[in-house]
Amino acid sequence: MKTQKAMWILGMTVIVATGFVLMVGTLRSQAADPGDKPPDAIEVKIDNFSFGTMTLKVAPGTTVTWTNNDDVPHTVVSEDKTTFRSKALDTGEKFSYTFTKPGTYPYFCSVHPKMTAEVVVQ
Ligand SMILES: [Cu+2]
Repeated sequence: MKTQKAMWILGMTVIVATGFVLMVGTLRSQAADPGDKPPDAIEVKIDNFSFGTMTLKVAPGTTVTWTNNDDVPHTVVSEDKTTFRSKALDTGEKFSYTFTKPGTYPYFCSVHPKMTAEVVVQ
């Protein structure tokens, strides 16, 4: 019975192909899904004379990028004025700092010292 054999081969091919597609799909979704791992780059927007996130919690190794969306200059300066200190950021300008050590990092805008926020690295 040639037809039966052909059907059997076709059937096996479909099963093997389906298995392969499922396997590739699983690998793909694993690669695309970061799980519980936090992203290693985070943005904070400066709007309306305030920092977008008052208390930002990040994992060690995270790079935080501040973007000034106001039409007046702002700065991003750590409370101790040495850990990080941006120049005056004009509209649309960015400043980045990578937090490597766990701790609490309060910061402010040196142009408007009432603008404060903090980054908690843990
Ligand atoms: Cu400011």
